[in-house]
Amino acid sequence: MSTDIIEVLPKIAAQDAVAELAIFGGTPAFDKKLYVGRPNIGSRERLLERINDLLDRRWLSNRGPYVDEFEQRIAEMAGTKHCIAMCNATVALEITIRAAELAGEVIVPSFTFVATAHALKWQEITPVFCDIDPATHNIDPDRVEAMITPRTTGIIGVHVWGRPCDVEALTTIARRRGLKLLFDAAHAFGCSYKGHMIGSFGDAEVFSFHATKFLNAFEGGAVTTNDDELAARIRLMKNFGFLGYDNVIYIGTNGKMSEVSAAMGLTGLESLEEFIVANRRNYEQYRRELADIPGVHLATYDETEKCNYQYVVLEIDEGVTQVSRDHLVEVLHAENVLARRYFYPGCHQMEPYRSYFPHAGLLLPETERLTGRVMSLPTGTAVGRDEVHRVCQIIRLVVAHGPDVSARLSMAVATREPAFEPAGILVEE
Ligand code: T4K
Repeated sequence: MSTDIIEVLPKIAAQDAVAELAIFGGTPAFDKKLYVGRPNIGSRERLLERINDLLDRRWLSNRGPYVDEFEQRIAEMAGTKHCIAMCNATVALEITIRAAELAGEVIVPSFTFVATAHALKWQEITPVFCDIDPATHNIDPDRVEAMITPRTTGIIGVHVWGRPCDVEALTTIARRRGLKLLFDAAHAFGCSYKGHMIGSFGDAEVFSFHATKFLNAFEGGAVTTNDDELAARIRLMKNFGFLGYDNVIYIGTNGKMSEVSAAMGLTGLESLEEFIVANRRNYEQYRRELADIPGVHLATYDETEKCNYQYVVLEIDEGVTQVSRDHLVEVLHAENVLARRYFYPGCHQMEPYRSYFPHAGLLLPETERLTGRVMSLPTGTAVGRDEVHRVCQIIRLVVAHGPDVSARLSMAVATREPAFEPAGILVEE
């Protein structure tokens, strides 16, 4: 065999492999869709037992025994005096913001799920978007101070991916400037900061127990705090403001967690170790298998802290991979790997914020950069070794042939060939 042929053969093989990607007409790597955010489910038997119990008791909502028990367990784990369980984290944030008497302007990151900003705007408070530290993806305390105006009443930090904010620096700023400090801890149940569990920082913290979260209650949320007065106000406000029968003392809403949600939450708590083991195994496998792919960077966790490893997050450096994050996500979707662009495009690029602050991006260079390169991969108890391996192989193949894949995809768009379904990024079913 001549040297020429030896050199050419692997190229032909590689081109074949690219041509066989599902986006170019090949068979998808997975028969069934592989999701980000597949719920972690604990023991069905224990859940069904609890559901039978609550049906027998005919106590379905309004602070039944399962909600009480769930609150106690969460408070114990967070190391706080109080936990108030809620129907979801968005309503929990709204109520906490109101109970803490935030008003005017509140400083938040734009790199978060839009619920953080909406919880403010829903009550006519202006979210002032602050840039992030690119190393942690969390609000950058060094930039917070510059965003404070006479109308600022608080700061909401978000522990993105369960990686804690710089709590110390934010606490110092909040104290010095007389601001309330809340944390959106939607991702951070089971995580710690400097050896203390998340939940106990700032004036209050808010967890999410949505189906996609590390611990789920179907839908659910909770506020944890050590502030007795704040806890009392939140507890009243989540129950229409009732102080006993017939006596309403605040404007309130319905933020109650149902018994069936608490039953799910309690059942999940019994399997937390199993969830962490699965998440950590997947995270470590992704880390190993993606480590040598140039331009693909995995967000890492601080092994000296407690982590839930719930998110496997990549940053794609297009200058190196020569294939964009969006093209990579399109390829993965075609293979039935429904990677997500969390958090794209950043709250400041979503309505109504985009219209209110059309130039916000000028103050958010790191957020803009990150939203263009970040993506989340499937993990959790529903995802196993073989699946992680195949996802990594697809990424490896795409990056190894970045320019070729990009050119083919760009051509498909330019010539309107139906090589892939662009809407596939957004529409999953
Ligand atoms: N703050 C932060 C920082 C947050 O990330 C969130 C929520 C909140 C506050 C508010 O918390 P909650 O009010 O929700 O308690 C999803 C979740 O709905 C949302 O809870 C989560 N963050 C956000 C990051 O992701 P979407 O609109 O992307 O959800 P969706 O329906 O596309 O589902 C995500 C993935 O999970 C899909 O790939 C499908 C899969 N999935 C989903 C559900 C519900 C399943 O496999 N099974 C399921 O039952 O927002």
